[in-house]
Order: sequence, then C-alpha cells, then structure tokens
Amino acid sequence: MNNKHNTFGFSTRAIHHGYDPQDHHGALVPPIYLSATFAFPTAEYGAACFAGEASGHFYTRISNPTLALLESRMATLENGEAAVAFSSGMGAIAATFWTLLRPGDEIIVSQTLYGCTFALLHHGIGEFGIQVRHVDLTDLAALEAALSPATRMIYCETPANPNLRLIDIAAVAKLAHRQPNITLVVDNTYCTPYLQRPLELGADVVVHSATKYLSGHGDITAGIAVSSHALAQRIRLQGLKDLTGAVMSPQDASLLMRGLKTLALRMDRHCSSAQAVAEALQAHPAVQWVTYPGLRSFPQYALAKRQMKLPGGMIAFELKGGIEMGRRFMNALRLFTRAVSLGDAESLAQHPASMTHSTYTPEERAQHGISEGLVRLSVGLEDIADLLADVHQALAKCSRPSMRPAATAAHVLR
Ligand code: 4LM
Repeated sequence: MNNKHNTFGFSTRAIHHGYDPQDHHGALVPPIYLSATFAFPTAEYGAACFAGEASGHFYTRISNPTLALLESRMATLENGEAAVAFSSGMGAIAATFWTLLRPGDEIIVSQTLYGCTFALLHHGIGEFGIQVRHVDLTDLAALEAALSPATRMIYCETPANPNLRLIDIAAVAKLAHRQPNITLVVDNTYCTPYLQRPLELGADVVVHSATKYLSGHGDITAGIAVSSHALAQRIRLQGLKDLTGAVMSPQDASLLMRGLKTLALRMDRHCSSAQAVAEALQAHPAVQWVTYPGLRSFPQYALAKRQMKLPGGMIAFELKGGIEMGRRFMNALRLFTRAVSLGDAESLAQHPASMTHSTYTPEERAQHGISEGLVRLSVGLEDIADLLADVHQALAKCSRPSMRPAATAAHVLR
C-alpha cells in the first residue's frame, strides 16, 4: 500500500501504510535499517543532500528508512503532513520547544501537565529568557486576556496527566489563530490518534510519549511530533538534529510499528475496562471521588463525548482518608502493578504527588489541581473480572487500620 491510498480506515493504515512487501524481497514485516550512515553515489550527491537539494537518507540522526516509515504512519494516523520520531516523549517536547521558542517569547501552558514537562518549562526553557505563563485553558476569557504580542506558543495536554482535565482544542485553536504567529501544541499521549486527532481540531503540532499506548508493551521509550511539512522540517533540522540529538533507534521504530498494528484493538479494550473499573470505584463507599471522562459525573462529560471517540484508559481517584489510605490501597493490589508510566498491557497504579509529579512543590500541586491523595490507575488489558476482583479486594482492606504490602502480580499468578 503506498502513501496515496489514504482513504483506508485507521487500522488498515496502521498496519499497511507506506509499505509494499514487493519492494523488500516480499518481507511481510518491514526490515530494520540499522545503518547509522548512508553511502553517497558521488561526492556531488552527498553535497546536495547536505544542502537540502537532494532527498535521501544520509545520517540516522536526521533520517533513516525505518524511522521514515514509522513517521509516515504516524502522520497519516494523526492526519498530519509529516512526523518526526524521537527517543522519548520528553525528547519530542523539548525539541519542539527549543525549535519554536526564542528568548523574549512567551509560552502559555495549561494548568496541569506531566511532571517532567512542568520541570522542563520551569527549570529549563523558563530559565533561558522565555516567559512561561500557566493559564486555565478551560476558561476562554482567561486565555483571551492572557494572549499578548509576545505569545508564540500555547501548549496543553488533554486529558491532562494526572487529573484528566480536558481542554477544548477547537475553541483554543480558534483563539490562538487570531494571531498568525502562535503555534498550538497538544500532547496527545493519553488519547492516541485513535481517540482524538488534535490537528483536525485546529492544533498545529501534536506530540506524544510513544512509550505509552502507541507502542503499548512497555518495552521502549519513544516520542513523536506530528505537524505540517514545514514545521516538521524545522523540528527535525533544529530540535532533533542539533538541539537535542534525541533520535529514536531503528529497532524501537520497528517495535513501535508493531504496537501500532493493534492500537485500535488495544484502545477499545483499555477504554471498556477503565469504564468498568471507574464505575466500580464510584460505587464504593471507601472512595471520596473518581475522575474518568466516561462517567456522567465527570465535570466535562459533554466535551469528552464531543472531542474523544472513547474516554481512555486512565483513572484518577482519591480514597476517604487521603494518601495514607491511597498507599494502603496501592500496597494491597495484587494484579495491578505499582509502577509509573501508562498504556501498557499490564495495569499500573501510582501516586503522582510522590512519583510522576514530585517535580512540583506541594504548593504548586495545590495550585495546579493535583491533590496529594490522588491515585492514578492505567487500566491494562487483563480480564476485566480479574481487574475488578483486585480493585475490590484492595478497597476492602482500606477500612482496616494497617497492612503490609501485598504480593506482586507475578507471585499471584505463578
Ligand atoms: C507517567 N509520563 O506519567 P517519555 N507527556 C505525557 C506523559 O505522561 C509523559 C511524557 C510526555 C510518565 C512517565 C513516567 C503526557 C510521561 C514523557 O517518558 O519521555 O517517553 O514521555 O507515568
């Protein structure tokens, strides 16, 4: 299937886009080009490659056939023109910031962000003369008031990690594009393009931690930026090539393409299981609150329905008794694994305030809507009956005064 056949459905493109086995000795699975460098037929051709006058691969930090295939697949799935692959989500985010922002510029960011993105803003680019302003992007009047001639970028996660707050991408894009030189960048890690396509709603760049749902098996760290050809070329030649050097390895690109083949199937299962777990939590007397975009009680339920195909696989909740009880719950889990990251086949539980969002001070967490008692679940692909049984048995222990850590899933299943 070549790139012109973009009328196929999401999964067909995730499996076939950009690759014809007959061009590769009939190999069903695309080969992995490990080569770091590529031979020039002549010195003149090499010079033309470096001058940007000839196309072709010449060094893997800039491009590579395996990475190029992955990038073309990610571009079609996000409905963008081009993509750039990175060695991590933070690599993709940092390269996008460093490429598109300069001292004196202003970046408006949403209230709640993944901990290392927050740290990059406040302890990274914010210390190089770029003004970082947090604005509640659910309040369009506040955004309108915050925009200034120096604003060059608006950046958000939706749903936000870890509190699942949503941003109305189309509404923010409309405001952003009143000024021609503002780039709207959306971190689409929680949704993947199967659930939400920000470029179709007016965003200019989508970034991903492809470590998560996109690869889906917890065995690589990877990142992706998707945009127009022109922006992708800038991000590739500045952010990737010179400013970070954070290139994805061709082996990881191959694993990521394997993950993409089952993305739609996996996301359907993550979402249906998360819905069931969220409902079970909501019905339990030990639970103080649950946030999940598929619950009618979710404050932005209508926006979730409109903007996302399904509510996703992530849940945030707090037990009565706060973090002390939350720790007891996490230690009681037998099938859910206590670990950061998300989007894996294995269900995961973690405590953002002391783990992924410990880059914020307690005061900053309070300001940015991350409660100290919030427990985050990434609902995996195990049988839903087993997941519910695990959640119920852990909740049952949350009324007892003390307990020791439970066995791990490996112990239980052996
Ligand atoms: C975590 N998250 O939450 P790399 N954007 C979002 C993320 O959640 C992450 C990244 C970017 C977690 C990692 C430990 C919304 C990461 C950064 O880890 O650099 O691929 O992605 O548990």
